Amino acid sequence: MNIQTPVSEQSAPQSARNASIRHDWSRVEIEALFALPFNDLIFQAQTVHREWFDPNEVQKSTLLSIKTGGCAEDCAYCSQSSKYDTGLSASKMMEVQKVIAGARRAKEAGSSRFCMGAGWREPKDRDMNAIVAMIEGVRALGMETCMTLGMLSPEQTIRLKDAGLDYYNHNVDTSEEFYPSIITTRTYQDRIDTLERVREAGINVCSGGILGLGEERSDRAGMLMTLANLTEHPQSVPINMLIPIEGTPLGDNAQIDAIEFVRTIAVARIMMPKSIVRLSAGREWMSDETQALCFLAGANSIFMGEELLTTKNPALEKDEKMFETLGLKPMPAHSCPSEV
Ligand code: SAM
Ligand code: DTB
Ligand code: SF4
Repeated sequence: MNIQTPVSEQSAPQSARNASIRHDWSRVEIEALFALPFNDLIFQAQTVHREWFDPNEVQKSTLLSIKTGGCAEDCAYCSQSSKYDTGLSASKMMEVQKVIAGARRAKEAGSSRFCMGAGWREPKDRDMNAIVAMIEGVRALGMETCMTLGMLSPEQTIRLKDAGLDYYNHNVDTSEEFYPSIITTRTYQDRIDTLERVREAGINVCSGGILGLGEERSDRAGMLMTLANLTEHPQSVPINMLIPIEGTPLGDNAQIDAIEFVRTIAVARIMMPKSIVRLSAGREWMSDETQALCFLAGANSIFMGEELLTTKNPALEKDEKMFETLGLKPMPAHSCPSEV
């Protein structure tokens, strides 16, 4: 294939391209990808990227915390866990109209997906009417809708689907082996069960993890193995860099090496060719050069807007300037090749 050819004009038949979608990755194979010389790894990732995506398009999502803090889980990285004194005060769920107003502002600023997050172990049934109204209201604006509310029951999953939810975010966060060092109040299998429920309901899955938790490279490989060996690859794969939060057990963690971060993005791109890979939390602490390397390695989504859930994200003008410098353009809504 001519790697200069825009994706729309490529001639490789769909069946040949689909043959590259695998669900049988072994840890040894993944670790071998991680160990490639950097230039070889990036070339391979960029080549795969161009098979499925316009290399100059980056999807823009906006996050809103619709219910902050007071969470019953003990995720060692999280500002919202009630187990740690992080100085964050818990708030009530936001009013529906305020959420929709936030989505409208995000759309005006150029975002195509609105992701609503709650500091919950799982939603309560009494909250579901408001959640449904938020999904319907945001959808009516023509944006992709995403929710991240913790574990879901089968009935709650169906209600989200019926409301028209496009994506559900639920991260595996790390490898199965390292997971119990980070979270003890739920199991890895609990996470996988919710992901399966979401997929079976016909909602697009958004699942990824965090780097810099104190994990080894083999855990990063293990996390990607879990994601790529799911029945279907998650349509979105967020890769977060740990934002150390004072008061949590990981508050003093050192930042992960930037090249190792880029390598992980590249391996994710190679293993899950049709998925949107999001350069997620941590951009506020990354240089433009590191972010450019992430895009070169196949990342094609970011969170835009000055706040994530409880932490900082780059200013809109700074991101606009970076897009201009790199010649990037926003990806239109619903253009992910694996979206259901
Ligand atoms: N409570 C729900 C859950 O855990 O699924 C939804 C919200 S939770 C904050 C969403 C994700 O944000 C987590 O799974 C984790 O990957 C990411 N996250 C939370 N705190 C973070 C931090 N300090 N640094 C980087 N990523 C973080
Ligand atoms: C994801 O993978 N990252 C987002 C989103 N999914 C919900 C959350 C990042 C949170 C960063 C820490 C904070 O702002 O509290
Ligand atoms: Fe709660 Fe989610 Fe934070 Fe874990 S990551 S403590 S489940 S809000």
